[in-house]
Amino acid sequence: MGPSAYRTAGLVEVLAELGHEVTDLGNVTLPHTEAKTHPNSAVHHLPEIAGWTEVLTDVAYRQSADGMPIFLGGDHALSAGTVAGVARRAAEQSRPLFVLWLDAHTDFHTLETTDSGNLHGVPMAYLTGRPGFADYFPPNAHPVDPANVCMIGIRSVDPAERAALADSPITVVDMRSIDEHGIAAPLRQFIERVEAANGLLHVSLDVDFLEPDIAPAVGTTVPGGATFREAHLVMEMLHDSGLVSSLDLVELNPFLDVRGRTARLMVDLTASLMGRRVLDRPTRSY
Ligand code: 6HN
Ligand code: MN
Ligand code: MN
Ligand code: MN
Repeated sequence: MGPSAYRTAGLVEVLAELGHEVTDLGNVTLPHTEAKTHPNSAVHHLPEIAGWTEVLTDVAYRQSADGMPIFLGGDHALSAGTVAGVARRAAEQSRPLFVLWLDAHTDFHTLETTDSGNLHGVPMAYLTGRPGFADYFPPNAHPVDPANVCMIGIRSVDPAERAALADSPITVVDMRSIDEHGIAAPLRQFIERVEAANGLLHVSLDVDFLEPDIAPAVGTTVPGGATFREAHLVMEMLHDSGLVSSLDLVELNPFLDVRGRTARLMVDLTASLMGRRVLDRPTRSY
């Protein structure tokens, strides 16, 4: 229901008003699944998620040929496919892919370590080539260099994820760090790295990045998230960078929404990323 809620909230119209040519390619369907089970009996919906990953990798690869694809979810498992697809595109262009993960969670479980068995908790592990996916997910032909991943908004990390992150070069900007240093400084640093490397930049925006008071429509709310202005600032800075090449909008559950306010906020954040601004002149930076 997520994509429908974004359409109802006017995503296409808002982007068109900003002067973009927008094509709604409709919903992706899942043609086939192969029966699969994992020794970790908590893991569920494995055939479906493996199937979606395969289909979405292909869709994302094709739709990143020109223009900027925006992938509407659906939960964060979707990114296992969309990021793999843009990674294939980046490899073909001999450019490094950078990923900005805006989330309360790191989604860094393997199929072995997940306790919930909810596969929206594993895409980052799959994408960065952590072990144990080969027999269950499509082969990951173009793993993302974990040094090129930046996670911002983090405030819920399971013990196994925490241990794996200790040995990983992923940049993790948790809420504590944002409280101390602000959200602009780490983002600016990451953007500068993408620019210096002539990289492609994929942004994955999980609804639970946001403070639940302003974005209740997600099943995994965690208090203490990004404020309205922090989130818009991230999007505005990303727009000014001119570097974003693809975007996921994930984890929206319209059944949990309050009069569509979360869907509308996600649309407005996308508008900020796509050029909506307060004034038609550069913001002065000090
Ligand atoms: N997300 N770490 C928890 C789990 O069940 O593995 C939460 C995952 C949340 C997933 O943010 O898309
Ligand atoms: Mn989910
Ligand atoms: Mn997530
Ligand atoms: Mn999350």
